[in-house]
Amino acid sequence: MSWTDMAVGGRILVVDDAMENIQILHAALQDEHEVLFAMDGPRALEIARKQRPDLILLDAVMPGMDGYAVCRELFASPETADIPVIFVTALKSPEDETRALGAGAADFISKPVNAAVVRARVRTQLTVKRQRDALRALILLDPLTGVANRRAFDERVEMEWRRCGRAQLAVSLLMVDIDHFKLYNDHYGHPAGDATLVQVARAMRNAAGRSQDLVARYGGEEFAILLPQLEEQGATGVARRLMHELEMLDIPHAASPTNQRLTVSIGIAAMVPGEHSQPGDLVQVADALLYQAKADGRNRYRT
Ligand code: GH3
Ligand code: MG
Ligand code: MG
Ligand code: MG
Repeated sequence: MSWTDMAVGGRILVVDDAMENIQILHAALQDEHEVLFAMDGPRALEIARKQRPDLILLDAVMPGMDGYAVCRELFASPETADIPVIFVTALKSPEDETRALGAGAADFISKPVNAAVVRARVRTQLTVKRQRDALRALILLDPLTGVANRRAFDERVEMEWRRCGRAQLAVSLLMVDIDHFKLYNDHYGHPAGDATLVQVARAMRNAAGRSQDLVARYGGEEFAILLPQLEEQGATGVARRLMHELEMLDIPHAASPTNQRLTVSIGIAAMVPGEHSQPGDLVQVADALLYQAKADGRNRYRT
């Protein structure tokens, strides 16, 4: 697919405290797009996090939390920071426009809106977002499994470390390594090994389902699962769920001395970021515990 003929239709969140304005924008967009709506800031943030719209049309003036505050919150959170925002507002002084763009808005539309103009500007922002998403995927995703690559993991672990440090919340990390995977390749062949890596990655995504969780291919057949704002007990729950998912998948591994089924070993580290610790410490602790799980007989987790 080339960048110029990407489909235009997207999922758009319209935020406005007046139902009449929502109806006007809905009418302008509904033929080409899926339209969601919210009538206040907190609800808009909730929908943005849960439904991941491709674009947000945001009213500046709303009672309680205004559009600028919504914009700041969206950008502060990694789950929503990539969603472009177009301000739609009756305010139209250069100061208002500058303030909106300064808050991170991608564009600015004045009320009363013209339907054709709204459609055109929405289309432009969707195209830009798709181009950026395609680039990000190339840079940050592992092509085989579709999960984050090492580069994305390193970036994210730094960011969550700072974020959880400020809030004095725990960050947990699971290091997951497939048991006897060399024997698996030797027995079933490398292409079968690749297909199994894809299955294991999917099981990990199922096990770590919160939007802030990050599954990454750390290298070869070793994966990392970053769990921000989660204590050791919660992280252990994720490890258990992953082992259960793999049991359900029931992937044969006839050459495995462990139990003739594909299994993993897991090291679990949980730390509250402090002045004298770094993200590297988290990785080191999880790695050491993974090694321990291997030494203790594989197909288990260690904390
Ligand atoms: P252990 O239980 O101690 O982890 O044993 P192991 O055989 O899994 O460990 P080892 O590190 O010796 O071997 C890892 C194997 O993973 C070797 C390599 O061929 C395989 N591997 C790494 N990356 C890939 C990949 O992308 N595709 C396939 N099919 N195999 C891979
Ligand atoms: Mg308003
Ligand atoms: Mg291994
Ligand atoms: Mg390994």
